[in-house]
Amino acid sequence: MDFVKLELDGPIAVITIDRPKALNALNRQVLTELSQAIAQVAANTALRALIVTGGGEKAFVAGADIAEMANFTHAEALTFGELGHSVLDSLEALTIPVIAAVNGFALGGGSELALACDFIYASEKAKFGLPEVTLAVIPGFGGTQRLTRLVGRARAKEMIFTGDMIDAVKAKDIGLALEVLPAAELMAHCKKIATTIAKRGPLAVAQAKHVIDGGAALQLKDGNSIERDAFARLFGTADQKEGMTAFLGKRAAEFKNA
Ligand code: DAK
Repeated sequence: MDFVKLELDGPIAVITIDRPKALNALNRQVLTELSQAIAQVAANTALRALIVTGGGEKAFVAGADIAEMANFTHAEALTFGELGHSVLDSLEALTIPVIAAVNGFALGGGSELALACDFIYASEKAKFGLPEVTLAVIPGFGGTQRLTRLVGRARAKEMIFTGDMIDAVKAKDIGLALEVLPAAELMAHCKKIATTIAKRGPLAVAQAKHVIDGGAALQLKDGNSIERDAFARLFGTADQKEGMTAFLGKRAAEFKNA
């Protein structure tokens, strides 16, 4: 892979979009490589969390590749949109938690990539924006939907209608980023959170993610119903017995993902 790096650090995987000369812009090759990296993560049952970040000093991802899109026909725009959606859907569908480490510009497709992660930590240098209207298009990789669900309609409309960037502090203020870290501490913070998650019961974490995401589109009673089923199912796992036995025996649990 030329532009996407996948590194493993014990149970934690790190995907880096690494095309710094174009501020990590997403062209078809980058999206295809990202899709391959996500498939490798999905197939590796030893992994417990994934961190997504950008290569170089300036950008997380500065958007879809404007040079590649400039002369798209309607049909090519549709195909490109389908590619972007399918890659971000596959990222969102990973059973392990996915953390976005936003280390610089996260614009257009870059914000959309971060939004497909479970949550976002931002460096002080991060800038978020959906500037598509400045190019006379709209977000095409799920930004109108995922941003709206996360920060609410009015905030999403303000960002998408103006196309203006917001800094990391404002992103935290509106609930887009969870925390703002000094640039040098961003990855360490993300790894610390990923390491904490990696110690927990992996089937339980996966079920929690499944139920939170699955319930978001449901009525409260239906969401509670899938939670109840998932809760009960976990009592059929060896890890649940281990977790509760270890607690009662005053020792650390050793989970087996089973
Ligand atoms: N695409 C291609 N190249 C990009 C790029 C991008 N999004 N962003 C930056 N670059 C390139 C620049 O062209 C420049 O290349 P060279 O001139 O050196 O060859 C290099 O990266 C460094 O950028 P700058 O020289 O501009 O660096 P500055 O520090 O001066 O400025 C910046 C940084 C982030 C403010 C600026 O680069 C910028 O405004 N970039 C564009 C940001 C942007 O508008 N992003 C949103 C892209 S639109 C759809 C599907 C998807 C989408 C829409 C529709 N359909 C299916 C219909 C999604 C759209 C987007 O994401």
